[in-house]
Amino acid sequence: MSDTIYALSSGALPAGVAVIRVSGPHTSEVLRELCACVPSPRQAVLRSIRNRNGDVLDQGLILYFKAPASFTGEDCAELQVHGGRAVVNAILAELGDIPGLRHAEAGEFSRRAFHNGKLDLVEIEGLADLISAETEMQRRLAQEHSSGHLSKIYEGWARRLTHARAMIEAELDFADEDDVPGSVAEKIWADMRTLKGEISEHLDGAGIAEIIRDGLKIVIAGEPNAGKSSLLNHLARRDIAIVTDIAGTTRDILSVDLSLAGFRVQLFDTAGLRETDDKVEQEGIRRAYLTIDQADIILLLSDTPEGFVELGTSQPEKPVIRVGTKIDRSPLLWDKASVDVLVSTETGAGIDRLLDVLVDHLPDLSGQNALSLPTRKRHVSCLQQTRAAIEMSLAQSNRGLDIQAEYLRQAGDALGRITGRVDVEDLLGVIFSEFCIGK
Ligand SMILES: Nc1nc2c(ncn2[C@@H]2O[C@H](COP(=O)(O)OP(=O)(O)O)[C@@H](O)[C@H]2O)c(=O)[nH]1
Ligand SMILES: [Mg+2]
Repeated sequence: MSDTIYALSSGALPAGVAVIRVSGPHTSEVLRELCACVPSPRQAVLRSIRNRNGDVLDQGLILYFKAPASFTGEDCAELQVHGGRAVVNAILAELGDIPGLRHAEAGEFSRRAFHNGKLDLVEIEGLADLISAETEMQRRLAQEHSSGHLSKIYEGWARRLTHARAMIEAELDFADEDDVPGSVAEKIWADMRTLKGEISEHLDGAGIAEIIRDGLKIVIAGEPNAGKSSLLNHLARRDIAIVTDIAGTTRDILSVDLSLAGFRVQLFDTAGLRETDDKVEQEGIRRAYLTIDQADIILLLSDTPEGFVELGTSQPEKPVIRVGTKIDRSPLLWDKASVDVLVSTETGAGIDRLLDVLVDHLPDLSGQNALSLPTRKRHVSCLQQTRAAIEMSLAQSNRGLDIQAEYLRQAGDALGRITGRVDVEDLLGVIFSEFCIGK
């Protein structure tokens, strides 16, 4: 940590402006060397940036942040310069020549922020998600995490666990004395039961968080020539899949990412489901069934009311939306057919209605203005361990208070691992590797 690190923190070049970040003990020397001044902390100044020969490399806004009031908690600087490749390369090369300075590794600025207690792990992960967020819901979820709202909930729970243990210890130590009210423990256990319920409720939200982060998987399935590939192309507004009137055209699984009501949606096109002797097509159909198995929603297409393929009952709970296609051809055909939506990719009829039906299947977040949900398997696993330890503690009342307190300690440890309060070193590599250099 005694190194001073630097990196380009802004995006691809060329750009209007590029931001070069410096963090570490040599920051003020760097500024003196390059800009001949150390500005007052948190005040932007316009300066020429020169190399050691005194040649001007560029002019830009210089910002200085004095430790600990910076993103990393160390002395930091930001050089906001012109975003030309040669400009940025020249400045980075000059920085690299200063003794004690080296280029930052991926995620190193954030890692320092964590080590200096500026951010906890949930906030760091939220920051990584915020940077990669592509849909509105992903942004909202990541914002919630990176801003510390979720951490506050976990800290509140950790405090309750510690409090419970403290009360139990007190009861153990002073059991003989009259002035320790015997009802302390009962209040504590009631609170632990409530806490267990709160954790369970919180865990229920993990499915929604997964949909927000990874997207809702929607598969288009049905008989050959039903118009599946045409629908994918229409929804993607691009010619992604090959469309012909030859049954069995699609063999590989194709997919596009769409944003639907702020959610990420992965739409899959599949081979038409039928009996066939064609080896390649058979493999396509096998893959189609695999994709159907992994989907959250199935769009089952047919261009005739009798043509809907039986999907079997392998996953009875999965929503299947029956879509009648090509209604521009013979609308009367569908008079009494039991379908959810009728569409034509030729005329665009029914597509809005289809999208409405899909939106109805997205998680309803209207009542929730804060998305405090566990987003990662890591969180879910720690929360499950926490809940299990609390459960054990509650169930062991006949084995004595000290055993019960020990389970609560384990619960607190499991919870602490989420934010990084305990034994997290092995996790750090995984988490910080998600970052790009310069963050
Ligand atoms: N008239 C009409 N023809 C369509 C429509 N959608 C698809 N088709 C035609 O139906 C044939 C099969 O379409 P395709 O999308 O390849 O079906 P897939 O085998 O289910 O993927 C092609 O000739 C398409 O042009 C539609 O809405 N109206
Ligand atoms: Mg097709």
